[in-house]
Amino acid sequence: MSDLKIVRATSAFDCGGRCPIKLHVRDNRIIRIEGDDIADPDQQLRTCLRCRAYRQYIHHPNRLMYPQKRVGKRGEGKFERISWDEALDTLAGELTRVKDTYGNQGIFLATGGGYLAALHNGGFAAARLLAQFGGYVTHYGNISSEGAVWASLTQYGSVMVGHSRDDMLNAKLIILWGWDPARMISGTNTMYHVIKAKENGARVIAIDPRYHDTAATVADEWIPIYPGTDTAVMVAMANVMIKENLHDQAFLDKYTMGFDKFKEYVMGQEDGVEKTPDWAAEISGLNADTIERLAREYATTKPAALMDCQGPARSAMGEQYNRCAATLSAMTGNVGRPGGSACGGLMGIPVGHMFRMSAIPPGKNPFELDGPRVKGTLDIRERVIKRVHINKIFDAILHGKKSGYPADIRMMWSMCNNYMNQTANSNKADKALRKLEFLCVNELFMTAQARYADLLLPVTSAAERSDLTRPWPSGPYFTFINRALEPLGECKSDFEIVSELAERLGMKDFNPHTEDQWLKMLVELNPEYQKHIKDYDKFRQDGIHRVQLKKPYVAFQKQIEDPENNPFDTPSGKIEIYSQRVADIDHPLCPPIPKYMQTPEDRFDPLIKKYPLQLLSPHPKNRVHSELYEVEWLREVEPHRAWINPVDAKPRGIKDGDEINVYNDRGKVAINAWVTERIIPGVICIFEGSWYDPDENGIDRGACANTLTNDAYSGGGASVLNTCLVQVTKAL
Ligand SMILES: Nc1nc2c(c(=O)[nH]1)N[C@H]1C(S)=C(S)[C@@H](COP(=O)(O)OP(=O)(O)OC[C@H]3O[C@@H](n4cnc5c(=O)[nH]c(N)nc54)[C@H](O)[C@@H]3O)O[C@H]1N2
Ligand SMILES: Nc1nc2c(c(=O)[nH]1)N[C@H]1C(S)=C(S)[C@@H](COP(=O)(O)OP(=O)(O)OC[C@H]3O[C@@H](n4cnc5c(=O)[nH]c(N)nc54)[C@H](O)[C@@H]3O)O[C@H]1N2
Ligand SMILES: [Mo]
Repeated sequence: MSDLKIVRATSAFDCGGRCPIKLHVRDNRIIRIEGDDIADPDQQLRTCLRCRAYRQYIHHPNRLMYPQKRVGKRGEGKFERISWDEALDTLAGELTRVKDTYGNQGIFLATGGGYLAALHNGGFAAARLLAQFGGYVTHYGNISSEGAVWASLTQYGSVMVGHSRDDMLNAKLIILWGWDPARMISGTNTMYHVIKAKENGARVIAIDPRYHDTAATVADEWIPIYPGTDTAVMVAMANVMIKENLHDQAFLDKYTMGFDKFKEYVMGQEDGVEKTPDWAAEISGLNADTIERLAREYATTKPAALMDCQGPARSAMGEQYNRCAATLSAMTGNVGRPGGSACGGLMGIPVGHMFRMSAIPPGKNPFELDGPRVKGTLDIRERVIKRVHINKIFDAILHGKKSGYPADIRMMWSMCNNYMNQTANSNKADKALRKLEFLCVNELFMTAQARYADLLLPVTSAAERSDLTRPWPSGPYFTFINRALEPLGECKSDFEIVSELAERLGMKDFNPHTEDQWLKMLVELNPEYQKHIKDYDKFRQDGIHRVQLKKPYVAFQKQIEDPENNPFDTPSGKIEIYSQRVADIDHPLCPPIPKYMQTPEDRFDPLIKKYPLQLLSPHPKNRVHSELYEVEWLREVEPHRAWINPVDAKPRGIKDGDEINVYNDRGKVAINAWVTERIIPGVICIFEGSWYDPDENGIDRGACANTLTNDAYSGGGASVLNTCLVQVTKAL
């Protein structure tokens, strides 16, 4: 037996947290995991269940250990072991063949959030290689938060709309509006501070179709709401505030523009419909008096933190929810104020945040020429890079140029994602993946998407390489992964794979440095690291650098305290409740002021007669999307079940634990029911990320939520994942 070594690291999951962990390693195996060991509880970053199960994930028997090529039919999952030489020759050959036959626009690169670190993120390396190779097609639009990004850029001209979590202790009222940090973490230290704030006397209200874990733990009140109707309630709250003169007119006059136009809409001067609490009650399922009470409480309790997030914004008019929340925040003077919240759904602060890692852009500015509002654009810098919306990848593969997409895609190279499972309409993705001439997938596991590969390249895990990571989203700290293990089996990092491919394609000096040289350079050449980290070796040794803020960070505090010298980064320099830039886009689903609108597959779509339930697909507690799916310890934590209210279960003859079918025109899944009053009647919930697994009748036995969802995007570019109508029956 070799000596025990203890290695300081983090995972690189796209999971809401970023936790320092200590990996105990013997004989190239992780035998134990410890969490953060700092004594001060205010600083401790406590690891959640997913990193606690990290070693079962890293050493899982189903890890891919050598390169393989397809031998059965596409998607059948039959593979044969091959050498790395054969694998890399095949990939180099296919890239060259497609380029020579169709041009570079035949090559699609799918990257993703599967690995959130700087150096070994295959997406960056592959993008660099393919740019040198003459170009490629890829995706645009942040699948997580494009609605929130769009709203924040519109309203504030910035995506850094968060406060450091310790500022929650200054809040007297916290409204969790579609936010469940006990499950989605939202920064490792978030729940700690939510609980502290509660102990400190803050009242906590949760507004959500589900009585979620955070509500169950800390909320004083749960207000159930129908999905997609939040904006109506917010607009009616504005109506109450205006009528009762509870809004902060001085704040609006000084810091915002366009409130009058919003007021005209709210009071009904614009369209003849006054947006009263009764109006919103009809839409949302709330009582009119609840809406009135909520409006009064939010307007008169100071400071108050309205915490909107991204789940409700991943929907057919999602950006309106974040814009309207930000408008309420301005109406109550909570922007830029300790204990308040600017809203906007993104929650990031500019210290250590992963959006600040140049590698992970915060979505494209919608108003730039190559932004997401412009369909199928050419990237101006590279000229050769074409893009399709992330929720339309498979539609683009199927329909190509004749349907207005910028390219006819012939081959796909995929890494750090499982999009056939994670973007909408998995049955369509199945058809698209079968249509491709060639598919290469770099992966750790035989995921739903990997099964379709012609070529499977086994990738090392975050424990098998060193790298730089950052928190998600609230900081303030920087993290370092120290390599704990030698690569398992024949695994290589994406960066190594791409580098070896570059050689085969005749590119020189693609990867001229060692891992440690690269990492040192990345830290020493980056001004943001340099501002905080003076000693690279110490950072590496500690695995973390905590930034000590003198006081809690508050978004836009400068703009509020000294507006003359600190205008907002919008055309007017103010918070834009009315946006001329949006008016100029002239898109019916992108009004220049925030508005509630009806959309396909909302509860007023006549389709609801056929498909009477709204489907929600939030993120799973026991996984990171579809990652960790096979980890048995985590499966035990929470079986994959559909939440359904007794009011909906009973008339369908469904009892708790029964197998049910959930279906619409796009697909059908089989899943067990959890009959529970923790979800509002009329809505069912299936957590995203379970692996698509259709049987011979086309019923998805894996119960992947995206077998049911719609591959559309909203006016602001949000992926429509939470606007979806279904029917449920007891399985025969
Ligand atoms: N219905 C529904 N669907 C959703 C959502 C929803 O709310 N509802 N949420 C959406 C959101 S916010 C997101 S961010 C997406 C996530 O979508 P994806 O990024 O596709 O999701 P993951 O399941 O995290 O897939 C990451 C994959 O990368 C692999 N991987 C990990 N590390 C590496 C590496 O170093 N190299 C390579 N090559 N591969 C690696 C993992 O094994 C895993 O299979 O899902 C979206 N899908
Ligand atoms: N455990 C875990 N944590 C994660 C992830 C994970 O996969 N697993 N993924 C990470 C990633 S990439 C992201 S982007 C974030 C996502 O974080 P979020 O976007 O905040 O997460 P969601 O789970 O989509 O939704 C949050 C809540 O919104 C509610 N909701 C949905 N629709 C509506 C609506 O119309 N109105 C209201 N009021 N509520 C609604 C859901 O019931 C849920 O409780 O989470 C991160 N954290
Ligand atoms: Mo995400």
